[in-house]
Amino acid sequence: MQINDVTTLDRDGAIAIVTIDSPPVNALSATVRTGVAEAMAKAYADDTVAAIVLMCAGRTFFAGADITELGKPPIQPDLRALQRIVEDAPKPVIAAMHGTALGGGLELALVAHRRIAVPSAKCGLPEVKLGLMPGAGGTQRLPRVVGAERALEMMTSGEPIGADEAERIGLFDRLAAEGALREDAVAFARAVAAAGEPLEKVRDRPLTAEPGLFDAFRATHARRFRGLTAPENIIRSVEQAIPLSFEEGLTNERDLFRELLDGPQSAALRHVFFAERQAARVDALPKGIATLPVNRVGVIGAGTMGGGIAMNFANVGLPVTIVETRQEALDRGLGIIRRNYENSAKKGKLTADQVEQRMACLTGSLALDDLDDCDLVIEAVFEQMDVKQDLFRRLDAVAKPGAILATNTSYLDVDAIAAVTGRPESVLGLHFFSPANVMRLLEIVNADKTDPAVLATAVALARTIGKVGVVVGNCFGFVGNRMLAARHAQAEAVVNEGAMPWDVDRVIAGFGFAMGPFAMRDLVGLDVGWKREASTGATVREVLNEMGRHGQKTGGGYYDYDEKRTATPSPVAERAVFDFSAEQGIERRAVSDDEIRDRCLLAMVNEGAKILDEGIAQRASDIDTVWINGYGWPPYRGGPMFWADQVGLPVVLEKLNALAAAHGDVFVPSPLIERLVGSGKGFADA
Ligand code: T1G
Repeated sequence: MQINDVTTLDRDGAIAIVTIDSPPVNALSATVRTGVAEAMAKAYADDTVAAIVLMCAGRTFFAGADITELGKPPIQPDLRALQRIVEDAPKPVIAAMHGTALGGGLELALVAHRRIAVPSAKCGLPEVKLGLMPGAGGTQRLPRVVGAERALEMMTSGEPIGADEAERIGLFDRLAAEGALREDAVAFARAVAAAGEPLEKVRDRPLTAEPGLFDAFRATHARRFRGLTAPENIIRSVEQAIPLSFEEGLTNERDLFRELLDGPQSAALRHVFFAERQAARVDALPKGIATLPVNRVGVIGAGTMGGGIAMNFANVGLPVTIVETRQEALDRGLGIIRRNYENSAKKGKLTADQVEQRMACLTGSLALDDLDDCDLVIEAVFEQMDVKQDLFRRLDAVAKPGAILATNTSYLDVDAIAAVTGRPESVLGLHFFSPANVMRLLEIVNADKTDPAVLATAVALARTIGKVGVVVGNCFGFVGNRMLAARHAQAEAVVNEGAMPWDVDRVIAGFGFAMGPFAMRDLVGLDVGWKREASTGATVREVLNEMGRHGQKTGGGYYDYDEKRTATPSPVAERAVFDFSAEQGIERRAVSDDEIRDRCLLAMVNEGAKILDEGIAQRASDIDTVWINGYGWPPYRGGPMFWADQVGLPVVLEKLNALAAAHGDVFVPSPLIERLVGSGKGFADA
């Protein structure tokens, strides 16, 4: 029987089966909730029904509340009302799970009387990743099932657990055979009905916690929770419920949830959730455009970048040929890859077999000709235009017709590289971020002549290798590095004018970045891209390089490092800063933290607006996605453009005008910002 568009109610003997089919993930939208409520009412009223199975069709059990509905006035029955309907059922309700039972989906399963799942199922409460907390009893029921400590770990990490683990800790009552969920759930329901046991409710179990658990938990995870508001509310929701009744605990949970839902961090993290998924939508591509087959990949260069890039494809079982110019470089590169995999195996992330399977995908070679059967070749050689152009000329002669030729350049002109080949339509940029086997961002540079099918293939491939692919236009530094250059220029300027590198790092790290720009430079190496023969002492960075201070690797750069690489502000660097200002004739002055933050971040926002206005980025949220996944912008601040909207573009415009008057044209507001302010809009509407 069809209850509504997404809900069916059918029978298997005395067992009623309520099935939801609401693609893509059976989110608990108003239509879904209404369907379940109506189906349950019919099943309750039917005396021939002994028990009810609640399950979903498609790829997963309910994957949570419908995130698009959050923050809007709830349409009844809201999730808690639906839970009461299920929890107070006059007959057993069995939740039958597959896919990922997440958030409100798991919270709904927790009010069922029994839970069964296939072995491949996962479950969890990932609300914290949205800046939220479980808002439908999860903080009250989960601890009653798995204990307070395990519940806190699950809710503050947001990470799902597998069905075996869920059964072991009592979250699932039993496992169904893979592919036989419906049959096994019906059989389980029959057995539960036949047993005629009282309908035990999770809410009736005691909620207890070891003395000192909550403060110990806070202390243990303080670093991970730094800057975040949701974890503390999750901990409080459990801690404060210990002396309360279940209903009082539920009310307290709702208040703590509402606090987060109304807060800036949840708005930012929900923005990020959808922004990352929207980035894969390329307006310039015709709908349903066919992609090209990629069954064999070539990577040129086995260094840090080339090795990391190659791992991405080996990870998904694609054969990769890695070409180097010298055997020892090739051996070293393959050795580092093996060590990376073996380290993952030591951490339990890979089995020994998987290590060998991945290594078996990798073939080393010293001959470019060995790339003649590759569908895609990616170069990761020295970042110099003539080197890359020469390579592409040779590659053009070797690669098979139709092969995609990609450059991993981080800021060079992709059109100029494509132009030296006879196949510019097959050339584009695939800008990976170091370490390329770890960083999620992939800037896909759509060059002037890149064929749409080639672009579509790159976008699909990004998803295949688990990257967040963002299509960007061809300009110096594309999106991320172009804005990074704007920030670096201001960071150096405020140091020349009166701040110290550690002041800038304190402000940027205090904003939520893992580390500031100068500490980052010390980590990467001040001498990256620096040549002694061309050095003229034109910046403090050059002066430090000329002194042999290349950062952590030489024990000192802007900071001095002890044997454990603990950083302390360097008196040598401080002296170099003072001397540099004096040589430049700059009268040093006090530079406030607010000025440091505004100059560094608003220079980025203004550059981002120009990038948007030039069409180098498709949408403002793509720029946010780039900075969150490639440059460590704190996700709970939504990205530079989202943050500017939260500050308010009128305020941003006013600050930019003031900064332009004091510090030059780099702060002259992008015309896009002026247009948006004039029309009362934000970057989200651009
Ligand atoms: N609501 C609305 N849309 C959702 C959604 C959700 N919960 N989850 C996914 N989508 C959309 C997504 O935008 C995309 O749309 C499509 O589904 C496929 O997603 C009260 C308040 C389930 C593991 O946080 O983790 O419950 O781009 O590309 O890689 O306590 O989606 O195709 O148009 O990610 O296979 C808690 C979030 C909500 C789960 C599948 N639940 N989703 O991954 O596909 S808050 C979550 C995921 C809550 C309660 C609280 C993943 C996935 P489009 P996808 P995937």
